[in-house]
Amino acid sequence: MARATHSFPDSFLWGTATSGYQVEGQSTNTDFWRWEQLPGRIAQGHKSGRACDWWEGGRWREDFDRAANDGHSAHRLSVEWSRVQPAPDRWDDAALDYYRQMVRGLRERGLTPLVTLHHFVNPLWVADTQRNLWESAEIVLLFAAYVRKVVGALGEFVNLWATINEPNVYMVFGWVNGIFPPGKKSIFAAMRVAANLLRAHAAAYCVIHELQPQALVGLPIHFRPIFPAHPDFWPDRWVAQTQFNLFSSLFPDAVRTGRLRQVLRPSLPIPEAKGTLDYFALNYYSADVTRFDLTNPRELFGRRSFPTDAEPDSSGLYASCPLGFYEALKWARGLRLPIYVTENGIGDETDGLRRRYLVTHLRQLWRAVNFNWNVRGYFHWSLVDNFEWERGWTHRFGLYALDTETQVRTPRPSARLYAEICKSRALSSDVVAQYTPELLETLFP
Ligand code: IFM
Repeated sequence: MARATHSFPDSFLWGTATSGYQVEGQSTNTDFWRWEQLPGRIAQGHKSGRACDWWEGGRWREDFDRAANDGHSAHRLSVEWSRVQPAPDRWDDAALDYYRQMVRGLRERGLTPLVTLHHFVNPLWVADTQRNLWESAEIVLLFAAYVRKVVGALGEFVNLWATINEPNVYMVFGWVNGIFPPGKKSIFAAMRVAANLLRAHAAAYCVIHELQPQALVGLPIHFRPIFPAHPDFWPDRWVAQTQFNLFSSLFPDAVRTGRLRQVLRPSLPIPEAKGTLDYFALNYYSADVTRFDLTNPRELFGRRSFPTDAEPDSSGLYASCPLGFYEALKWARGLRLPIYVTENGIGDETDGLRRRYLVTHLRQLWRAVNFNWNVRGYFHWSLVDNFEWERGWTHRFGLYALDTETQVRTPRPSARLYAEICKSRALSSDVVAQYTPELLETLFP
């Protein structure tokens, strides 16, 4: 077979994504650390512990070396609010300086940093009052002050920012199904939190642009296309649209219109949020099929499952559904903003599924780029296995396997596969033949 190549533009960013809590270790002054200590919260009682030892052991250096050697050109990381502002009246300049070293370290290795300012975790003082401060509008100015500090300190090296990671997941996990702290199950509290997340994002957007007019600011959305199980049956169509509107498109629509959709209430005007996105930050993992089910009010009377042709991971957290990725990109394109894929990946200890996941998803990404859609970068989740929240260490998302005892990293075949793609800025039939020969005919007919 003749060699065929799907090329990407030279300026396209190739990288991986991480978050502070999941890789740094010993994030003791946080609500999630306290949550981890409660029985039954984390699978098998796992603890984040030293995680990937980025903070105390400084192993971000060796991991950035890995990324650079593998030909990556970017990396997404997050700053932990609890380290920068351990108490309401105290800023930790040494912590800020350490983050500055990290982003400088990325630049020195030729990697473009994308920095997230909030990734699911709060300092204890934000979560430790009578009610979590995300339920109160007070959070907006507090978050803006923190953002000002971080952007002031890191701005010399960073101009790609993400304000709040997956506000849709954070709101649902923290306030609807209670999987994350504060562990509440109240749809009305969740709606208050959604409004405050949006206001805080808008305030952060203004602060960043005041300090850095040329910055690009995004709000990463965990985006799940939701298809009706029976497209001819209107209740299935209705429930699919409702779930989509209240999860995947809730925040992007609010930024577009300045109004936040509510459950059982008219939409809430938040005019300051209108237009506060410079790019769409797409986190895509899986798609869903949903059917109307009166017995499931918590999921808005729908019951979701994976599409029948999707390939689930070993525990059913996500499933490989590359066409869903294409649908997500197509939807995002409608926003008429540049797109960065800020997360995409699968937990797979043995790496068989991950290799297929990578090439089939990158093939869909290439289709989008080839149609001249404005997609500017791809950040694979993740570089090294890290602490997967309520799933603890049971879910391994890394291109590199991590031994948490010894901190030894071992490349999975996908690390080499991704390195070849990053270095050549292309997905070629040779690479597919080498790493996923079973897909060669399908991807390069
Ligand atoms: O690990 C998470 C990340 O923190 C947010 N997006 C999804 C990832 C995988 O579940």
